[in-house]
Amino acid sequence: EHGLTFALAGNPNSGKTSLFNAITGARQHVGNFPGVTVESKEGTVKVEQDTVRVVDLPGSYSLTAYTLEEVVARNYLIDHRPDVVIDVVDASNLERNLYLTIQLLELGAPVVIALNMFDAAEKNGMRINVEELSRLLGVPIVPTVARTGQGVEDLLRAARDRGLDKSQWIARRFEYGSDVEKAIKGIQESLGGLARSWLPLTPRWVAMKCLEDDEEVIKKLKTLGDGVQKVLQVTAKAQDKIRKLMDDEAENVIADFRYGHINGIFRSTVRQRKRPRLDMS
Ligand code: GDP
Ligand code: K
Ligand code: MG
Repeated sequence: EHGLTFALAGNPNSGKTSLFNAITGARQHVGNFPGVTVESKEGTVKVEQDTVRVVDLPGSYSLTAYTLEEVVARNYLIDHRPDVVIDVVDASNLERNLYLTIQLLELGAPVVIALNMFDAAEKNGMRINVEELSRLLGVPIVPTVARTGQGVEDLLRAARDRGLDKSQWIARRFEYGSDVEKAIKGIQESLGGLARSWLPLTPRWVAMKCLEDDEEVIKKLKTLGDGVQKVLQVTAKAQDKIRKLMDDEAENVIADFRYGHINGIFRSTVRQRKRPRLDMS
């Protein structure tokens, strides 16, 4: 008995609730996340000898602070650090769904991907090289069809194994080009000792959130007292510089780089048959 917790994260309509139901069956209860009217669902499942707690997070496209759902999902991950984050990805909308995946990896979450709607992707003529996708993202991937339960046993075993290797949360690093990297580095340096208040989040993550003008992070930063003014000044300057150099807001530039990384991964792992197969029934 290891007391593992899995959290399900994913875009709205990726099949998260279907997967949660397929995993937990009747062993679930519904409540709210503390202090907000966002529904939370929890359940348990037995994976061989382990009873695992499973938490269904609100659906979100991103881990920014734009919507309540995103904030709730992100705060849950940061505050509770579940042993495994099962990232429910809609395979038939792979490129868009990977935007959240990249952010989970940058946060440092131990991710296992449920490549859900695998049936729909195949029907649409998509051929996904799952092994290569797994290698490029550096995470285990299990194709699933939540509606029928296909792949769910394999997914649970993969998640259990990932949870048991007790790897700490380790932030993955994606590159954002020399101008943005310089900006991140500057903000990171200005954080100095303040960065300790954010553990296990990395100074790089906090610096990127400052650069992206993340309301929640800036709000928290302002409670930390000494040295914060300096960070805010360095951030504002860095944002100005990027606006001048790249003719866009830093958060957009960062988003574009993320889409670039994803597009590279997508193009080297997905083949699309020209015409979808027609059902002859
Ligand atoms: P959520 O918004 O992420 O919680 O998604 P839901 O679980 O509500 O699923 C959205 C829709 O997709 C529902 O109509 C499900 O029946 C359907 N669905 C879920 N998983 C699959 C799957 O693997 N394949 C197919 N074809 N449909 C699925
Ligand atoms: K839905
Ligand atoms: Mg749902």
